[in-house]
Amino acid sequence: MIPEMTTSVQTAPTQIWPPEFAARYRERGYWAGISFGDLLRQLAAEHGERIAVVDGERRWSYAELLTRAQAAAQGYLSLGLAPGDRVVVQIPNVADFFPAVFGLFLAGLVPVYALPAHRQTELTHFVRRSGARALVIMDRHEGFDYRPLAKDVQAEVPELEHLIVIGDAGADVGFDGWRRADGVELPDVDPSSVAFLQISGGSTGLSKLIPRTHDDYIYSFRASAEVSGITPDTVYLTALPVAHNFPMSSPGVFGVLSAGGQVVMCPNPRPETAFALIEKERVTITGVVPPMALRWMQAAPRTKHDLSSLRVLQVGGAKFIPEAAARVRPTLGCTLQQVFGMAEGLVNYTRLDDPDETIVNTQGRPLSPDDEVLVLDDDGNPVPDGEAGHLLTRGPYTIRAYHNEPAANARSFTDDGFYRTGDIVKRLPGGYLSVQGRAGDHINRAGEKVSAEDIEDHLLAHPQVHDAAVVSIPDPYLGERSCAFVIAAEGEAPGAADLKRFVRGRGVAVFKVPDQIVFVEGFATTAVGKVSRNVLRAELRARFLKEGNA
Ligand code: AMP
Ligand code: DBH
Repeated sequence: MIPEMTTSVQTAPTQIWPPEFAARYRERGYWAGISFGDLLRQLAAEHGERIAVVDGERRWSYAELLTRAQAAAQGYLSLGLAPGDRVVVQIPNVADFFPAVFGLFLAGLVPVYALPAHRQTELTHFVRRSGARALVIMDRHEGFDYRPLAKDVQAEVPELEHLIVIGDAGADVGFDGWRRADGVELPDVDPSSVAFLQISGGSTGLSKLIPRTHDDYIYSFRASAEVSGITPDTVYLTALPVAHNFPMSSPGVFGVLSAGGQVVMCPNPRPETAFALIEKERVTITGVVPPMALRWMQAAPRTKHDLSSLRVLQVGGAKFIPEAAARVRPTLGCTLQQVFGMAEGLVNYTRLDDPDETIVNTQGRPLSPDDEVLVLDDDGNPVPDGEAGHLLTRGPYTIRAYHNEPAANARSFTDDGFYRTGDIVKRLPGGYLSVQGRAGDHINRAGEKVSAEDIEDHLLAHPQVHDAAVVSIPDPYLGERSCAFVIAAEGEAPGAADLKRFVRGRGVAVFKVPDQIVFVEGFATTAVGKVSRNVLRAELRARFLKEGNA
């Protein structure tokens, strides 16, 4: 298993549905034929001086957002970036995220969304795979300085021409200088073109890039806004990292802005931070992952903050167990909305007026009447409702292909265009889904997806590691945690702490460092290389749980 060896791939991303599907999605009004730039212009015209984004003391109106985004668009183009070029953005939960990305949209540039937790390995991969020419970062946030990281990425990929920095830019390009429009003409942007590249959680190896079009994505968050009851009176707290697909689009910040609501940036997900903002801004809805919901429910009874404005708590990204789900209304005094989605497209919601029974026990039903869902057995035959099977889907906002991934595309999509989600679900009456688990090998660590293979590759790079297999282990708080079974090479064995430090030192997101390391003499199956790693991982997981280590 050799880590990423590809050189820059310079082809522009595309996303194409067969013409008969595209025609149907347009006819039914899903694809409205407007671009992100058009949408922001419309919103500024309609909502003008109403507040769009709040970040600490900063309160920007819709009109101000447009002005700032237009200035940014011209700033990008004046650097020599051209429509269609890709630009990686790694921006935490700050208001500047919006002018930064809407500026890219207005300029016809294509953002590639990195998360604040990503480090050199991931960023380098995104830059190379997308052929990005620029990287937009925040100078520092929550105690981390992103500038040296960006420099290291640039040193590794010289094709990355520009570093654009929000805040103190030093010798690099300063984003804050772009406040005023300066007459550079902005291009017409085709709504059926790719608007941005979202990243997959990465079930095998490194994250794949997901090309989403203006048409499909705008449909998904506008329809989501309807399902979540978003109105101009909505105040949404962005408690998860804004670049993640859930807080971005389900309905997330874009869905809330598209309905004229207000978005409040929350710098970190700690209960004390979030609760203070809920009280101060009279927040009505927010979205969290299950471990955050648990922490918030634990903290709520003792808080001095008034949470009475909160109407809806959305929980998604990983399975929320029914026992916890049942406690949301009694502890937080609001309606729970379960959200089961994926950056590739399909999103399922419990409806706000569903009976408690459905809200507590299911992960919702598809957003669109034209979401097609199949639940199949291992041989590809449909299973009866109520039985577990593989979830496949296609529809008006689910991709047909990843960017530049011929092998993954062959695996992940059927000949007739269904996406194999890798999730095991049961379909219940009314089309509601109950998520049972994953078919493949990734660890869903508090909603952060970690590929077993990716961590194994990092462990194998250690000279004293002979072989390694990484599995998910149930965890009462995280849902799942990662456990690496390691066979040490002959000679002096490394310690668990050494190995963790080693993986972290390879410049990966902290959530990828194994939570637990267990040294073993060997794997039960001898010819490891010849056996499917899935089988090996399943054996190790079973052995670990049987020995009562969990
Ligand atoms: P990603 O590839 O990072 O977009 O992650 C999408 C995956 O997260 C889905 O395919 C599921 O495995 C998982 N997921 C998202 N929401 C839920 C949920 N509410 N319950 C269980 N799993 C979820
Ligand atoms: O986990 C996810 O990727 C996710 C969860 C809820 C998602 O992409 C979404 C909603 O849109």
